[in-house]
Amino acid sequence: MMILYGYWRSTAAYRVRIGLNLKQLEFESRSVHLVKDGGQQHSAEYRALNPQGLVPLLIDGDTRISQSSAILEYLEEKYPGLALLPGEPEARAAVRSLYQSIACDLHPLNNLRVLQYLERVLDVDKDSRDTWYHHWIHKGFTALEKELSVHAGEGNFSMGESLSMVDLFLVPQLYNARRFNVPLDEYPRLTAIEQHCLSLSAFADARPEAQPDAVLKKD
Ligand SMILES: N[C@@H](CCC(=O)N[C@@H](CS)C(=O)NCC(=O)O)C(=O)O
Repeated sequence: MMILYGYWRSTAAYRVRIGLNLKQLEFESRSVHLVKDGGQQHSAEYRALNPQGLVPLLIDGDTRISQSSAILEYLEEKYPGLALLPGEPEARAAVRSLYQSIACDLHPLNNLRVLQYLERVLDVDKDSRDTWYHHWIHKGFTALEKELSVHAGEGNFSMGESLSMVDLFLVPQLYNARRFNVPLDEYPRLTAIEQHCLSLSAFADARPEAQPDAVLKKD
């Protein structure tokens, strides 16, 4: 069985959980607590597995893959079943362009280690840190809202009628934005796609709150 090193609230691990569920691949989740003990991703034990010190990490037999995009592209090539990419090169390029706008341009600027560096090394206060966070979310989401309004048409998914890798990156990023109280009223297309995706069990089962290592506040 495959092993996925992740963390319940990790946006990048959430993408991979959705992909594994959609392809109906069984996996064992191993939790790497990103905060406890100064962050278990920095432990010698985990660094030996993934020198990048980030989750997710997938182990499939003798194959070890870091980076959620690489993992999902690997699953797509190795395990047919439900397709995460369309068949034609032009449509594939459109999907990759959109999911990479989240994976490469938006998410890295708001990652835990970047926010920690702002606060701990550059002495940025919480309000300024949140301004930084919201700025990059809005920049990314504004472009996506425009682009998906064209691609999605009347369909329920980012690219229209068919689910694609864009949905796997969009839904976790919206979860992440909510955690930081980003208002999402300006993105009706994005939130409608999210709502539809979360009605599917592959997405719902991958939600952070549904993970065994989730720590949920009880009111
Ligand atoms: N580009 C990477 C990003 C991975 C990443 O940033 N993971 C975060 C959690 S979402 C992490 O491990 N953060 C730990 C840290 O910043 O120290 C991917 O797509 O896998």
